[in-house]
Amino acid sequence: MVAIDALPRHDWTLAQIEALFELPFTELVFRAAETHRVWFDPTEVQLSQLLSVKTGGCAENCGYCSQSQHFETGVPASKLMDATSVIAAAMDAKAGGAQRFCMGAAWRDLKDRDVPKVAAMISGVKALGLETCATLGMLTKPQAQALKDAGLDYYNHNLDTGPDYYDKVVTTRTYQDRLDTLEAVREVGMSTCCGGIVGMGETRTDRAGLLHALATLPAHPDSLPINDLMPIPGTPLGGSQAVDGFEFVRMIAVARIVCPKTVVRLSAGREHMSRELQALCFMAGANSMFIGGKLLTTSNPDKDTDAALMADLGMKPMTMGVAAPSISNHHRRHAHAVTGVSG
Ligand code: SAM
Ligand code: DTB
Ligand code: SF4
Repeated sequence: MVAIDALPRHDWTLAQIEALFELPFTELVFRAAETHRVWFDPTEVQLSQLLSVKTGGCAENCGYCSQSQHFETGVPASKLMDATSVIAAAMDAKAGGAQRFCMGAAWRDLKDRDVPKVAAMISGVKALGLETCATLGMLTKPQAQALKDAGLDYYNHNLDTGPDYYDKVVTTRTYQDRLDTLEAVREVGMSTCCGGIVGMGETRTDRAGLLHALATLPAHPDSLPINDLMPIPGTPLGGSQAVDGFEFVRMIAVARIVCPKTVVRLSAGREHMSRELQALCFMAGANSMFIGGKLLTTSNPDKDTDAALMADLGMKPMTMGVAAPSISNHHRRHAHAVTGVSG
């Protein structure tokens, strides 16, 4: 039996999620850590690596992004990489310990003419024995099917913030556009990676709104990235005030509680976080991160720094092939022991 509190639910109200944010910090983190242990081994962390396969020149006006053609950020537009170079980068990522390779393109939407090129990258990366992920903007259902057929395991498409704050961040698309692509991805049976960004001037209610949107989807995301804004000079959000570390941890903890079986990714922004703050995030239920010295256009902690962090925390790469986490007897017993509640 699984502790009732740790069962996935799709009927969260915004008020309930806001109430989680208001809990005393240590109480919130404890509850999140309990939930984490029901579904996962808390010493394991899933390791992904990013590559920007098509950089800059994007038609969208996302206020946080270095790659929008609407802002002067000094990131030049480049063409789609060829599959051979992408596969070579994936081999390096695998050698560096990555378990999943995520290919990102600065596109508003995928064009049919690019599908064969992207499919060649995906099948080549998959053949290396890596999990595959792509983030290419909006997709139609037939495109989602073509990517899945090529071997794509995950599609990343973030809702980014709460629905009420969305048009303060981007106006060239709607929240519903994002939801439609997520639906197409789900309908073809692909795993979803969907989360957002903290630090764009949003309120706690907006953060709760994002998690409410995610937790009330027909299926919770399989992977839920929480990015701490990497402020990009030249973008409308380039001068945003950094979010307090405890507030960031609260976001991770509430994500863990409302999407208990989801892999929660401590995503962009680790470079600016202390080791202790990152450890608190893992304590609060984060169990994935990007490795390699670079995200898409910004930097990430280098290999040695992360290897030392993992060693010092006694953490190890997540056991592969656990797309839908199963509960071990150890974890069941633990859930009983700590909560005394079963369902
Ligand atoms: N163009 C595609 C799209 O927007 O879906 C894929 C690439 S886009 C860069 C992927 C995600 O990266 C965004 O949804 C956003 O959550 C995150 N991101 C982009 N710029 C960021 C920044 N400066 N800081 C933190 N996260 C960022
Ligand atoms: C996600 O949520 N974060 C990643 C991945 N999905 C594609 C991207 C982070 C980008 C950070 C800014 C940059 O490097 O350009
Ligand atoms: Fe384009 Fe994606 Fe950047 Fe928005 S976040 S400007 S869609 S690359």
